[in-house]
Amino acid sequence: MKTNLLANEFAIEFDDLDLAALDDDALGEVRDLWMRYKVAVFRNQQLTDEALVDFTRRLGPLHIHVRDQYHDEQHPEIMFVSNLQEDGRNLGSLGNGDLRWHTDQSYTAKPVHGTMLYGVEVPADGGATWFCDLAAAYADMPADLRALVDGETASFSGLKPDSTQSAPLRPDQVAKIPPQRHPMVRTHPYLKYKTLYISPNHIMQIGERDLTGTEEILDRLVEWAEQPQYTYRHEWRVNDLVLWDNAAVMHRRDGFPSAQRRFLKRTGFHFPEALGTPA
Ligand SMILES: O=C(O)CCC(=O)C(=O)O
Ligand SMILES: [Fe+2]
Repeated sequence: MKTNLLANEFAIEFDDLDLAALDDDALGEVRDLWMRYKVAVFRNQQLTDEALVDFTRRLGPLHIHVRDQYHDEQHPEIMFVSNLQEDGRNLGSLGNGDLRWHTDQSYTAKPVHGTMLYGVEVPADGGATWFCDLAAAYADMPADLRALVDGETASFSGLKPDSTQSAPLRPDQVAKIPPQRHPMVRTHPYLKYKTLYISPNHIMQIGERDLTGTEEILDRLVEWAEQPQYTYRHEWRVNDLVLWDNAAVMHRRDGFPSAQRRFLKRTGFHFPEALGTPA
């Protein structure tokens, strides 16, 4: 297996794998390396929708995203992330704007463990996805910042206003995602290290603070965590598949020109039921 580390001890690239043809041993090796380095970049994938869903399912119970208007019709486990339009309607979620730091589905009781994005069409300019190693940022965190998050909880909402052009959720979708509280420092369920758990695009309340007080703390945490030594910026190539661990990583996206095409297929998977939710 040919691999390269992309950012110190964070993010690993696989050059010569076909994810549709991994035997169980190779899958185990890939999974271990992914969890250790938290973000895995697989180049040159030629995956049918079935192969994408099958690979995702081998890693954990499949996630179905609440924004069902962006599901692939044949495969509801695949959601489109795209600025493309078809017959006047958005084909995918998240438009072409900047997207703030977040961890996926942190606004649900059982957030996804892994998310995958598969690059079908990518723009020439912008549209990079940034990843931040929250475990490394937490390990080095100064005491005054740690004091703000140790033993603290936050309320996460899928309805926090953001800068993307996704359609508002329908009332039946809103009903599926009441706000959730999670600890801001958790133990990784498999590797047992402690890590910060934040999602600035979703956190509405830290402790009992109001939104202003909450945003002040989020700004301080982000300023610390987004230092270059904790981040990796992924510039997309066609046929990249990127997989990240939402238990240890937050991510964000740079905007890109609306006239350029970007089309990604997205899947996600949960922790096995027996593990419960990280705490
Ligand atoms: O468009 C991107 O690069 C990131 C989208 C994203 O945050 C997601 O699909 O979870
Ligand atoms: Fe995301």
